[in-house]
Amino acid sequence: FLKTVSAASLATAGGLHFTQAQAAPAEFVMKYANNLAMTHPMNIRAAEMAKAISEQTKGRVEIQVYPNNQLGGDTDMLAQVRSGAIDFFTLSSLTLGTLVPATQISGMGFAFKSYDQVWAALDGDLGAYMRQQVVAGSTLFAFEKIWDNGYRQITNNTRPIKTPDDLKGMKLRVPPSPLWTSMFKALGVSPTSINFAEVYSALQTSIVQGQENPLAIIYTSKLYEVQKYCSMTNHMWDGFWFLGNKKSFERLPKDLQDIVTANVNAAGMKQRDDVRKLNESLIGDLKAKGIQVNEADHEAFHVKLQQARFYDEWHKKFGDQAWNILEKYSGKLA
Ligand code: X2X
Repeated sequence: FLKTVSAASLATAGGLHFTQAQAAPAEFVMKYANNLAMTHPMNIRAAEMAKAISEQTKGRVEIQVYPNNQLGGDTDMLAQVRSGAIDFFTLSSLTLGTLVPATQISGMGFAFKSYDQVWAALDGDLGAYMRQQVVAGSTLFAFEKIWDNGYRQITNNTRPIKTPDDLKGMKLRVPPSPLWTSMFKALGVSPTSINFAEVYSALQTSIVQGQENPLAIIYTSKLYEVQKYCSMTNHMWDGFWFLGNKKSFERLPKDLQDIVTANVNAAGMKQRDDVRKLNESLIGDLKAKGIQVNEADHEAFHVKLQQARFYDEWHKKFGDQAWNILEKYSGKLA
């Protein structure tokens, strides 16, 4: 029995009693699935968003939120949203790269120096380019405002990571994505691709020694329980495209589509704010949970990627057009 956080399912969660006071079933019931904990801002804002959509459509559209990999890991959920078995799904632009390779470009190592650069790029030409690639290359579309995941940090249970040398021989998990694997190979490790759904147990059973994620995820998914060190590498920024299945969205009349679109984008803007603040404030909380936090030499990592010709390789793969759009925001990377 799957628990969702939609208002309607809460109303029926206590049993099968239907009373006159209960609202009629919605005309359009839509499923939104994701890989994060209920307590992550993504799910808090999604629950609010579902409520607002129900109210503004006068109960005609019900969005059911399935958090925490309840419907499967990312690879599985991606297959489900492609087929229309689920209607909406938030996925890292790098993992989306397993389907539409061009969307990996925003996860380029050390590309964005600040959130000002991130949002200028993603709300500007780079985001538009990526969304266009999604529409052209799949059964999916992406809503305009990408949701935040954040700058990623490395955790492990062996030693603090200060320079790329400290990574030597370490077994690290990365999400499924050619760019992620390539980047950590360039940094000197042989990474293992594992869906987020299996990361906690992979760390617990020492299938891998470490992983990398923003602090908000390390905290809300309790990875501190199975990790000793957290190294502030800021090695890439990551965001979640709010994806929809084109056909299933087109079943909605235009006025309802507009209400859903406005609310998804508005929730995304609030989620961005929450996530940035959380990622900035969590170091103390993680230390209190017993994890040792250290700073890392960002420049040493960037130089290591340059020396491994990582940027040259991906410039070639993405092509001049996409690369020039990226560097318009990030400055020269190689
Ligand atoms: O899989 C991860 O590490 C996560 C949760 O950050 C993503 O969705 C990319």
